[in-house]
Amino acid sequence: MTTVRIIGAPTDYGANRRGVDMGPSAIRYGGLADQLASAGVGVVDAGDLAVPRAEERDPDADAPSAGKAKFLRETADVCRRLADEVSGTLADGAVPLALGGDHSIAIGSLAGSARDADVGAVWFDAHADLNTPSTTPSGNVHGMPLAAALGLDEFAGSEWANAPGLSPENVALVGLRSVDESEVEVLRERGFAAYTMSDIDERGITEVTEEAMATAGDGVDGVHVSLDLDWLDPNEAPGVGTPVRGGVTYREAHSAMEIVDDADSLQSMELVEVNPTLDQHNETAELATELAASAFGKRVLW
Ligand code: EXY
Ligand code: MN
Ligand code: MN
Ligand code: MN
Repeated sequence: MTTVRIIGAPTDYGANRRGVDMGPSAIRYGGLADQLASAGVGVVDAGDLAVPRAEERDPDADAPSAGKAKFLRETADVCRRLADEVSGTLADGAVPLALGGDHSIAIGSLAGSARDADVGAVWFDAHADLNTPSTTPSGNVHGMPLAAALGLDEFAGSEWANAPGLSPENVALVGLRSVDESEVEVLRERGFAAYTMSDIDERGITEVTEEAMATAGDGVDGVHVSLDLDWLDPNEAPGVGTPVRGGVTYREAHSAMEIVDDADSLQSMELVEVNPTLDQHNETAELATELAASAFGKRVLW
């Protein structure tokens, strides 16, 4: 039986909306363990990483070396520890499920997942998260994790940020609808498999997700799935800091996660950007738990 190990990373260093640090708590309260159990996997909860409060830290402590990136030193500290947890979980034969926190924690999960393995990544997100300290329009590191893991610009050779076994040709982004000019350039130059909402409209979520999982999983040991809840339409998932209209529906999201399970290559996963202070009755957190269950094999009949 597959065992899923839950690792909380309650950060908000990477976002400009406070409250996303309560995500792990809300997701657990939303029934994560029960949902996963109903998917037929074993569940172990490793608790939360200790994360100092942002108010006690200086966002610009690393300037100018951090460029415009805020709280880069703090982000690095959390990501190093998360990477160790993720890599240790895989060494124990379990599947790590990291709970954010803002999306900057993906730097740690990817670094851990790709420490001793060749991995691909599927990024379910409204955003491309391909900014760097020099291109960022906001300074928020949650807009940079994919660039960090791939070692772009200032992240080149960064010991804590780069995911050694992550191959660019095995990266797929699904659900894009808010992409900065600088990110468009990166997507064009590097040729990542990138699916916008228009692609989903035209081809359907099934075909797009199957292709994304196949691309990410081609010739590697496993796939990391990064699920940013702002991937969904804000009507379905209001509790996120950077909502963008025109996202996937409830049913499309489940369908995609079922295809993640069908691909049989899921090595590690994260649920990020749930902000309980912006949510309605914890529904975004509950949705996150349901989607995780679908990704780990829950079906109505089996
Ligand atoms: N692209 C914008 C930025 O870099 O500031 C917005 C990024 C939002 C990132 C969200 C969580 O996925
Ligand atoms: Mn994101
Ligand atoms: Mn996003
Ligand atoms: Mn399965």
